[in-house]
Amino acid sequence: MTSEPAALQALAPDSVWIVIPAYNEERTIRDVAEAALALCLRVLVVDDGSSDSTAERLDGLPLTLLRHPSNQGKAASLRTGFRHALALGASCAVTLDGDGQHDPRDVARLLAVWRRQPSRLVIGARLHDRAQFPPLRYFGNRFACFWISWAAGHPIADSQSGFRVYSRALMEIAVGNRARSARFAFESEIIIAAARRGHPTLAVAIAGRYPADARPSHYRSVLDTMAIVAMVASRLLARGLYPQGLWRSLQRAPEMAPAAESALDAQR
Ligand SMILES: Nc1nc2c(ncn2[C@@H]2O[C@H](COP(=O)(O)OP(=O)(O)O)[C@@H](O)[C@H]2O)c(=O)[nH]1
Ligand SMILES: [Mg+2]
Repeated sequence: MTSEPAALQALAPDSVWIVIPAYNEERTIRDVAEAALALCLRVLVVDDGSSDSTAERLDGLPLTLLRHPSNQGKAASLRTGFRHALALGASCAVTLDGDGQHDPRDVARLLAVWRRQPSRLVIGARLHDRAQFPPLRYFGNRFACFWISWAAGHPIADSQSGFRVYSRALMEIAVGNRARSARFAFESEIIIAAARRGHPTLAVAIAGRYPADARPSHYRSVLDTMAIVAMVASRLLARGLYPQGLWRSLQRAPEMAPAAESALDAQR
């Protein structure tokens, strides 16, 4: 077995997994997986019933590939990845998208922050830089942030980012019955479920990439946004509209980890 790449060994001597959900990502998945493998020995791709050559594109790479026989959505894929990582004793899982919108080199920055505050759900946040977003996605994300922050009871910098660090406790919440949403609503629901159990979010500023030739998003603007709104509404109703949550979420700006928290920043 090769030794842990030096960069992560310093930051993460124990069992970190990188989990990449992928649905029809034949154009990008190999580059993303190779970049992840350069950082971490334990890389897991969940191919969610892709109808293209996503799985074949990973041939020969020393990673774990799990496959769903049919498309089950991002939520199911994350749960599959977490179950596997938990069973193998993972201390945490870093999730990142398979379409190349997240830069795997930022993994070390997120982990450095998480190591200092391991009870937090660390999120790579992109909303600080409005220019990098297509306008509709930016306002949709801000809209979602307002409601999810209310239900979570603290302000959230980027509720829709899939670039996150999940501790074991958070993975257990994710695979249990505390977060039941399907598809994209799941990552919003897990923020709320985690906050209720003492794991608020902590954001790390990252660059997002929106290349002009990117494939269309799998996010269905109307249906997936409605699913998120319905999930948040049911959470708020169940808590009597949770006015303290609204108050707290409006009191301050979202908490961002200082850039200097990354031990690797100086080397990049
Ligand atoms: N496993 C799985 N992953 C999905 C599915 N839909 C999207 N994804 C993955 O989730 C990530 C984000 O999806 P994307 O369509 O890029 O959404 P956006 O970045 O929010 O526009 C990518 O890595 C996708 O491959 C799905 O049905 N199943
Ligand atoms: Mg994307």
